[in-house]
Amino acid sequence: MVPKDGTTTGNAGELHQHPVDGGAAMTTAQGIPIRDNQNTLRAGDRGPAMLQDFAMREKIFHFDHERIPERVVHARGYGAHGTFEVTDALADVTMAELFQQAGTTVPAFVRFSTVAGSKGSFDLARDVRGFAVKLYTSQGNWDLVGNNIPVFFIQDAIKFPDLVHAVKEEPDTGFPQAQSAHDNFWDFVSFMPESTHMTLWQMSDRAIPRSFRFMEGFGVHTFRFLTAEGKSTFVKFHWKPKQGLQSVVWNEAVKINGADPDFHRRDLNEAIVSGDLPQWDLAVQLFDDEVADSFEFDILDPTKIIPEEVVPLRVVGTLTLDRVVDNDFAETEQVAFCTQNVVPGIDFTNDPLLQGRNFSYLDTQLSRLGSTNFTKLPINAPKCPVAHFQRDGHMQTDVPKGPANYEPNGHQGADRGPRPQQASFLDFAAPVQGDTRRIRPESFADHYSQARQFFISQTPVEQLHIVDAYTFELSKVKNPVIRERVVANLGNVHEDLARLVADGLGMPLPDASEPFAPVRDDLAESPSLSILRKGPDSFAGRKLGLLVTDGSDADIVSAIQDAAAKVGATVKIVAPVIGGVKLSDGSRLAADEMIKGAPSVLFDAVAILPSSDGAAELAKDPAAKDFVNDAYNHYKFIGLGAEAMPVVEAAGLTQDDLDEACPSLSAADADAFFAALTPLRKWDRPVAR
Ligand code: HDD
Repeated sequence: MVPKDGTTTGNAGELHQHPVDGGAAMTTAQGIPIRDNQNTLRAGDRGPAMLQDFAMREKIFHFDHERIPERVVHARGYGAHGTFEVTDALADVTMAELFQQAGTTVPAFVRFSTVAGSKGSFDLARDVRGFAVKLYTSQGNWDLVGNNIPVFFIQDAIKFPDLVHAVKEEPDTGFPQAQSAHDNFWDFVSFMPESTHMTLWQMSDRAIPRSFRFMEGFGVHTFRFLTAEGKSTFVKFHWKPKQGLQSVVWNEAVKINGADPDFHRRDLNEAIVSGDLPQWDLAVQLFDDEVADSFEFDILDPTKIIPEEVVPLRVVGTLTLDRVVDNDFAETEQVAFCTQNVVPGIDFTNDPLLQGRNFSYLDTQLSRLGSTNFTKLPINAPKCPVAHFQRDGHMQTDVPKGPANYEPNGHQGADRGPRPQQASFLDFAAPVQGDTRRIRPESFADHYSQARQFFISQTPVEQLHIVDAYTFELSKVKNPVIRERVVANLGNVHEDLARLVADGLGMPLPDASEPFAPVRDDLAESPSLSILRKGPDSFAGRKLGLLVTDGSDADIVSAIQDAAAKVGATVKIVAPVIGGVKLSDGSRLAADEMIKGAPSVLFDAVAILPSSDGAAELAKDPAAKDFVNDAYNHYKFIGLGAEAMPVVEAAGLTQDDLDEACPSLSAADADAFFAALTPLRKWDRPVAR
């Protein structure tokens, strides 16, 4: 209501606002201070909204356009900032400034992801994990856009759209979300024997990691290092987690996705915020043409590895993730990784997958970020000087000065602008010959030998998990012909694998398919391919779920908390109610979770420490019974307090089931208990698969 003299008397709506004091003055995007963010300008108290309310229109206009297209693959991801430090200079093989001196540090940004699921999908899908690293070097951004699996499904980028169409939701039904367990994926794979090696990795526990912190990363392709003189050395990049490797079991993954769909992102966030900073060593495999020619496979073929036992890893640096993002959209969603981003001293090889990627990543940014000026976004901007004559375009934020926007030019002084310099990016002078042809070279024809090598390099437990994963995935395939084609391909990998999967599916074992090249059965086992052989050397960085009730023994609880702090583990208190419990000494213990919201799948090990009254109550609670049962069936260590037996029995377990992996707990045992948790699982527990 505006009186005749033009002064405002306030809005009627203000009467219905809760006053909230403090904070900066709120404005529109044009900087105009506003006095009401709750009520649209109306004509009359109950009248229509007025078009002239620019603040309302601007607010809704902006909201309507908040979303950008999610990534066509790797849509679900989580990022963090970090620092990369060179620990061993590589000046002998590369001119990259970054690698000239041990001790050099550069800022880093890392985004981990799943591949198939949409942005809002769950974290523990069985899937490949993206491991994309941006290093902001003094010579520009180097993006190493890798995965947690060192090989890829296809040998040529031209097949990528087909692969991705096949694995994503089926186009007619729009499901399944975030999983490869459906007809289209296995149909495609069954016709692409080159995918077999990667599906072995994908069906292994590598595809259900416990945490981003406990995964390896791989650059996959063979790259080149180059000296200033143009001398080339082949290089493969590996990220090795200092935390050790760890995965979950499939039944656990399925339940985690329901209990905490954000399991992986929460884990990374909590670790960094609590100061338990995850670290990876960067290791390189370096080799020359002669070594490359000695391999039975082609180093340009991204479906092959070079076993670490054949070309050893040289650790050259350490990546530490030390800062969570301030804003998920501005940083993690807008970060634009491009495989083409390499710095002087690093160059590509003719790997046909890499060559195609070098087109795709730049191209996709235009679709996602909407402008060729995406490099100006803070997360993408290099942290070194940038000087070129690229001009204008949508959302240009630079204001270039002077007359020159072309080169060469005859302008003088500051007006002249930048010039290319000799000591800059060097392209490898590759001798090229041959006819232009669409062919797949003979050197790319062996699709099974390394798949077999991967399988025989696993521990028996891991082999069974691979069998179970193929069996599960193919059980979701409706067309039996597809199952048969896949199992026929597996026949070339390993007789046991094909037979066990066929048995699991209840189908006759088909003859092995005709391989394009003879399958080698003489490749040596490569122990470094197993996860279980690379487990942690303590319970550090892991989480214990401590189930307590009113009356739980205060001494044991504090002994466990102290022992956990000593090894660098976290204890989460799980109680019947979130309000916490009153311990035996009368003190209050705050709860992190209530039992109905914290199934044991969220923890690496559990301890059950009820009072005797508390145990009687828990024994009636389905959530408590599941807590014990799942921990047991997932091979986890279960610490038992003196009064815990009724809960364990209610879960259907007997004293006989409680092996040494379920030690009884007293305050004096706490340190020994954590030492006993180091292997993480009790794999020889007699649990039916
Ligand atoms: Fe890719 C994203 C990893 C093959 C095309 N890819 C993307 C991401 C990772 C990888 C980690 C997510 C980056 C982020 O967090 O933003 N991709 C790989 C690896 C491959 C691979 C390790 C094989 C060795 N990719 C590949 C091929 C093509 C693409 C062959 C196309 C020909 N990838 C893309 C893409 C994405 C992408 C469409 C989606 C979003 C983006 O790039 O920025 O361009």
